[in-house]
Amino acid sequence: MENTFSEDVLDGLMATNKSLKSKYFYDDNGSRIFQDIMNLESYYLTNCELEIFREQAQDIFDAVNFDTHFNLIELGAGDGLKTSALIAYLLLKKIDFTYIPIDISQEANNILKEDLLKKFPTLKIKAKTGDYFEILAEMQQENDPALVLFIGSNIGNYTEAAAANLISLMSQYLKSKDKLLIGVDLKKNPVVVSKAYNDDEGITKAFNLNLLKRINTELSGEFNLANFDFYSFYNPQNGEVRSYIVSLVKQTVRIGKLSVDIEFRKGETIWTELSKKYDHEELEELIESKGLVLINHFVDRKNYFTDSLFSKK
Ligand code: AVJ
Repeated sequence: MENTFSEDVLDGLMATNKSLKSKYFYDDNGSRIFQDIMNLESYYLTNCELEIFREQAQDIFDAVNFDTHFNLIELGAGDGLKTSALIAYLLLKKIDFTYIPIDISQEANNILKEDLLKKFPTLKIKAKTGDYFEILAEMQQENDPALVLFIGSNIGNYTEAAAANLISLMSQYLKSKDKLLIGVDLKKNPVVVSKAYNDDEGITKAFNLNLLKRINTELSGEFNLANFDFYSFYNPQNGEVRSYIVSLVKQTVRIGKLSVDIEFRKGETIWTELSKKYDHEELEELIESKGLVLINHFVDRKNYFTDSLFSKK
């Protein structure tokens, strides 16, 4: 069984090197802030991937090479903005498919379905709420092939071992004809990467501090957000952006529902997120070691981002 929010918060804040998991960013408020991040000029990831989907939908679909009805399965669909560009192309070409977005949030799924049906009244959509792999296991029973989307550089949040484990699981759940399209942010000028995670408007800071807000509302925490700042840095040698919440003062913070007092030194950090950048070779190595083979990398004009297509061996 997966840990609960309280278990993870307790473990993370009692540790010598404090941390909180980035998967907890996305409550309703956090999801809204993430939408704002995606609209930032400096957060290039969204526009790059959108450009790939808008301009190369035909090339992607040709490479996928399905000639019967298929399922377009998306792991963690969010607002479906980028996928919409692919869906628009498929519908225009009268290609027969069913869109199956998978999300852990029922609410996110309902909104997505409503939005997409407004935009594309003829779209066949079966939104599924739950665990990615439970649903992929279900989908293994289907005869029709699947194109599985894991986009948005979500893979970047996983440590090397966790990413390997995730890809290995995906690979196990793919049927022989299925394909995987994975969207990954590439290594590039460190100045560009660094700015994407350090915006002047303080939106990324608010996104991070929302974790403390969440602890306040859900676990009766007593964090005073004014006593915390945000810091992130990019290490171009390993491709890792690491993000932190910083305690500006020596302080003790009560978390009522966990019955603990958490002590912070002045300048002490809470690690909140890993956003790893890859190069093509590294990505191929990670994925091809798990029984998948590369068909093609689809990159944007600036070569900042790749949507890479793999098939089963
Ligand atoms: C949604 C995980 C891809 O790591 O770039 C944006 C989240 N964090 N700004 C990323 C995020 C800070 C994002 N992912």
